[in-house]
Amino acid sequence: MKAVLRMQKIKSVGDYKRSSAHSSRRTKPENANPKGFHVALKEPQKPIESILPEKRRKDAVIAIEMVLSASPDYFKAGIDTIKWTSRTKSFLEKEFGENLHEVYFHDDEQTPHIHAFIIPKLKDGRLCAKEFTNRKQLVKWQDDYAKALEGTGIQRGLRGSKAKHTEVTKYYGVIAKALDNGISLEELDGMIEEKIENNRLRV
Ligand SMILES: [Mn+2]
Repeated sequence: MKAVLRMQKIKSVGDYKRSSAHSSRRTKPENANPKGFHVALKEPQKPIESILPEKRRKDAVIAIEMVLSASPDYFKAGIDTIKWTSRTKSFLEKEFGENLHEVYFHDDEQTPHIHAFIIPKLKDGRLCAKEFTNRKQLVKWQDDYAKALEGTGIQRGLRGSKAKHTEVTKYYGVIAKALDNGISLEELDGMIEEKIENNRLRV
């Protein structure tokens, strides 16, 4: 299983808002399947403008958009999609804490993926994208992310190697319902783990 982590710098509030509107599906992108699944894993708590320091360089990087995914094969089993989503979200929360502004899961384009918007703010309130976007840091994140997924005990092939996409979409119903009922993805992941152990998973 190959972990994928890419990032892009955002330099203006306008660009940020456009990107956020696309990812949240407030505006419907043409390339997305309207019947596909997408869900907000973290909604923004405040408007972006109120988080950014008033004094900043004109060309300052105000946000980083990160796209996280895995090899397409990986997503053929629905259970693993929930696990992947939950582990990815935990990785982002651990790594970026309060700098993690909004997070969305998409399966209405090609391979399922997550968009995360991160504000590169230091503890003293200054923006410092350099500490977030240098090559060394990116490689470290990619390593850390792969590690975060490795430790999950996800076993491909055990189940779902022959799973059809329709089976995966059933799990999206479970994710949406759980989030609506205030169940976190981590809890859901734990519940699934337990059910698998007791060999009585029904979706
Ligand atoms: Mn997308």
